[in-house]
Amino acid sequence: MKQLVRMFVVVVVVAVGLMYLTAYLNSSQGYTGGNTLTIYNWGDYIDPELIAEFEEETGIKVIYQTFDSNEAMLTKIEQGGTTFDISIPSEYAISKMKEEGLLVPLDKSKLPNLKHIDPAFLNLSFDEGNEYSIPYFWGTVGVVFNPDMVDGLTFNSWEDLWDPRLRNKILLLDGAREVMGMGLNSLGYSLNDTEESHLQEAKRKLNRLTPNVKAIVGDEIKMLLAGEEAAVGLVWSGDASEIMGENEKLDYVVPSEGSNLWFDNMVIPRTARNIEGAHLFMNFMLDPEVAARNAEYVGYSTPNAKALEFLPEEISGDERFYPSRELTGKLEVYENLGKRMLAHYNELFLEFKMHRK
Ligand code: SPD
Repeated sequence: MKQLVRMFVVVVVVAVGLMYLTAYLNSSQGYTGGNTLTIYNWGDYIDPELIAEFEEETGIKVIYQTFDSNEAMLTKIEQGGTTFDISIPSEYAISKMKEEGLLVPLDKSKLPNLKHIDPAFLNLSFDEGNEYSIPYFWGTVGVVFNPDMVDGLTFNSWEDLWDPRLRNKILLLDGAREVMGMGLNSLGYSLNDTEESHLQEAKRKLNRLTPNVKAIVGDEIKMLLAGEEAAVGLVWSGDASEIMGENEKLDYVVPSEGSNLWFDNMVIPRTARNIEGAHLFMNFMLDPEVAARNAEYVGYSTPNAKALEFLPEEISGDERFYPSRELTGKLEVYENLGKRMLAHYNELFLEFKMHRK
C-alpha cells in the first residue's frame, strides 16, 4: 500500500512539473513553437523554394498563410486568436500596429544580415531605429497599360484614366488606400488628405470612373492584364514588373500628379510563439543571394543593396522599378491616419464599389 502511495505521489509530482515546464516555455519569449514558424504574408510574395530551403537549413517547419490587404491583415491580428510569428505589413499598418502594442521589439544581434540593407530604407518615420520592422520589398503605385489597346493614351496624367475611349477597359487593384489615393491625387490633393470635402470630391470623381472600370480585383489582376483581358490596370509596381515579364508589349508609368511610395517590412506580431525562429527567418531573407532570388521571382524591388549585385542589370537598372531618388522624392508615403480616418477611407472605397453594382 505504502509503495502505491509513493508511486502515486511521484506521478503527481512529475505531472505537475511537466505542466509548469510547458506553461513556462509557452510564456517565455524563446519558446520554439513546437519548431514551427507561422508566416502571414501577402499572396504571391515569396519564392516558395526559399521556404523549403529555410526549412531544410533550420529544421523549422513553416506554416504559411496569406492576406490580400493591410486592412484584412490588421483585422485578423487585432482580433487575436492567431499565432503568427512573422507578418509583412506596409508602413502605415506598421505604425498602427506599434500604436496598438501588437509588435515585438527586434533583437538586432540576431540579424547580422541587416547590414546589407540600403540605409535609405532604414530608420523611416513609421519605425525609427527599425525597432520593430525590417525592410522586405518596396515600390510605387502606377498604371500598367497595353499600348495596342489604348488609342495612343500615355498615362502621364491620372486624368487619362477617365478618357471615354477606356470604357470597360480598366482593372483596379482592390485597395482602399490605393484607389482613394488615386482619386485624391487626380484632383491635386494629397493621398493622405483627411479634409471631408476633398474626400467626398474624390469619391464623386471615382464614381465618374465607373463606366471605364471593368473590375476591381486581387492578385488575378496580373493574369488578366498579361492575357490582354483588359487594357489598363492600377497596380503596385512589382505586379507591373511581373505582368510585363509575361507580356512584353505592356508598359508601366507613374502619373505626374504624384502617387504612392510604399514599403513592406517584416515584423513579429505580439502573438508570436517562435520569436527565435522569426529572427532566423528574417536574417535568412536578408541574405543578399536569397533576397535577389526572391526579388527576381516575385518581381518586386529589393531594398537590399548587396542583393542588387546578384540581379541582372535589366532588372536592377530598370528605372520603372528602381526609380531615381529624384522621382521617389516627389511621391508620398501613406501615413497612419488613425483608426477612425482609416475606417472612413474603407467606407468610402466600399461605397465606390457599391456604386458600380
Ligand atoms: N502580391 C503581393 C502584393 C504586395 C503588395 N504590397 C504593397 C502594399 C502597398 N501598400
